[in-house]
Amino acid sequence: MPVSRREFLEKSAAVAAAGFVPRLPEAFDLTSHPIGIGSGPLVLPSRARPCVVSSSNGIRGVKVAFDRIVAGEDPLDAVIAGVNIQELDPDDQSVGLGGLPNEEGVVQLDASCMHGPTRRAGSVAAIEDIATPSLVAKAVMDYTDHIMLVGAGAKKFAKAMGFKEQNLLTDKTRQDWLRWKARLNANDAWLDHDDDVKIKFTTGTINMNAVTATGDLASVTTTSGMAWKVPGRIGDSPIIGAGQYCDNLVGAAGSTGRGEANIKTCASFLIVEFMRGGLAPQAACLKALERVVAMTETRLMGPNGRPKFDLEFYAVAKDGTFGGATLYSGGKFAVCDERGARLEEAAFLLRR
Ligand code: SD4
Repeated sequence: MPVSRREFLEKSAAVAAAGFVPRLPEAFDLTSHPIGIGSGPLVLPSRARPCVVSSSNGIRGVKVAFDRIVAGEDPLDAVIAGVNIQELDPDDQSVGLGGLPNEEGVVQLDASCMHGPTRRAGSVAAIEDIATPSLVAKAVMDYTDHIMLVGAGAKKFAKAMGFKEQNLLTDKTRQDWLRWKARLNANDAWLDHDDDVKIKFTTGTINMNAVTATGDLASVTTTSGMAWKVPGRIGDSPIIGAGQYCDNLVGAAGSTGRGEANIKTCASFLIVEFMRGGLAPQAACLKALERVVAMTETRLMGPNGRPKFDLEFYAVAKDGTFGGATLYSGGKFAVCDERGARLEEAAFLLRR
């Protein structure tokens, strides 16, 4: 284990007392550095409109996170508290406890987070038996010199950090998995159920991004990934720059939907770069969706030349402006600002 925060602070104090003042990165005047690829105006407000934006299943969480940032809490702690609600909700079948399992009936979770003010990131992938991977991702960020832990190593780390191991497969998700398995192949030894219960997906992975009144940003994404995936499959959610990304000078963005399409475009990073170049959050999300379509392989294109999957992006800029966009029309996203928590229509690239 690396030094604890206390040990680190004690050491720093001793070094400072000896006459050497460490030049922490925080001491740099970043505003005087050339940044970004864009030529558009980058405004660095000293005050922003506090705002939290998330996928639509975060409608409860955005309020929790917003209340916390307004009370002065750290933006990453706030958004993680927001997504914890879905992670611990057994009825949300796409995240944490109760998330749909892989093809072998094992729940494997992915999550990542970024803390804008300190420019740090953490991530876990294919972690089993821990209901709150977002918090494990933050622990990787806080307590190790690494950014990403996967599989058995991630779980071992979580247990060492005091996270409780639990069975994440609920009775409902176990039965859904059995139904899926039984219908896979008519000639196998599993009999089909005569009930034709549709396996209902809830609203998906949860991504949440926040900006505080002082313009500090944070982002987190957490998921059980694609249902029935090949064991060990890792989606976009734990990939920094794909599932979420945050740059304290510009904004934060994240994604839900088909992870494989997102990974290839590093879309969360791309959205932040588009915002750095001067685009508003919604326009940046739409432009990233155009890139996704341009990068789609033929086998995933329908006969009409339109992708056979959906993908959703959410973004907030440092000044508190926000936006969301989906590949196909009809999507919504959650937001909470001084006007309260609500669902808003997402912009879209293609009419359904
Ligand atoms: C993944 N992006 O693992 C996730 C899945 C998702 O709504 O968002 N589902 O690819």
